[in-house]
Amino acid sequence: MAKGTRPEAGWDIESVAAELLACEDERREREPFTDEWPELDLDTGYAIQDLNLQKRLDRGEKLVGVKLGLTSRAKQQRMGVHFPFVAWLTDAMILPIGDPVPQSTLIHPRIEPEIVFVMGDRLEGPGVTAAQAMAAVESVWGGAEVIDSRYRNFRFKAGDVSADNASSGAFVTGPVGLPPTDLDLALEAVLVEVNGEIVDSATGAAVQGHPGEALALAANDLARRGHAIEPGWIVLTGGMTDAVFAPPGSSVAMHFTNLGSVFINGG
Ligand code: OOG
Ligand code: MG
Repeated sequence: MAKGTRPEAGWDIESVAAELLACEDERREREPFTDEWPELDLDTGYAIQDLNLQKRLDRGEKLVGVKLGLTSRAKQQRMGVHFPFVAWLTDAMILPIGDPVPQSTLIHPRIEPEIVFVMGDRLEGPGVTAAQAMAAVESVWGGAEVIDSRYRNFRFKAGDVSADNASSGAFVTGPVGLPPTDLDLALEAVLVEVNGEIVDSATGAAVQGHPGEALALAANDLARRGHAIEPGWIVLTGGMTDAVFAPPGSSVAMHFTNLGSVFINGG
């Protein structure tokens, strides 16, 4: 066993949860727990995620929705985890439009473009289809997520990253919200611009074929965990492209076809 903080006692759900929140609060990165605890799988990771959601709520944060992770091939390939998963969003993660990357609270932030839903109706799995999921959406937005893994160099396995609330950091919702029937989300494109240069692009089809598929997946996955997607919730459907680094002094923009542009500077 590698030298860890608790080599004799080993890790369990409580101690991993506490260590991850401490890393977040202290801006401290660490090696993935699966190095020492290979049995830490996706569902154990979810139990840790849920424990830390409760701690976030106990300290006054409000649950505002969910995020999907690794819904596109670009993200899955980069991160070496080949299936999507779900994590929690609280109001503490909301980054007002125009604000810089919160460098003082994050470890090694990276930014990725996402299609964002605001829910009109409750959506409860199992068995939710993409069409049913889209019918429950009130509005569609362009957005950007500022991810920040607590693991050194974003090195993790599925259990590590689900435990780490899917590298949640902050997220911005763009300037334009449209009814979902106003646009074809599979064809909605985004250009990723860093310091004035276009470095990547994708369309909504990169996200599970259609972001509505990702929403259905979230509802069905949450049903396994005893939750539904609630009216008013925000749903981040997952990075359409690989994330870009956002160090101090950088400027990042995500330009969507119909959903406007989101600008974030590195602070
Ligand atoms: C995991 C979080 C993934 C997304 O949109 O795919 C995520 C990571 O890349 O560190 O937020
Ligand atoms: Mg994301």
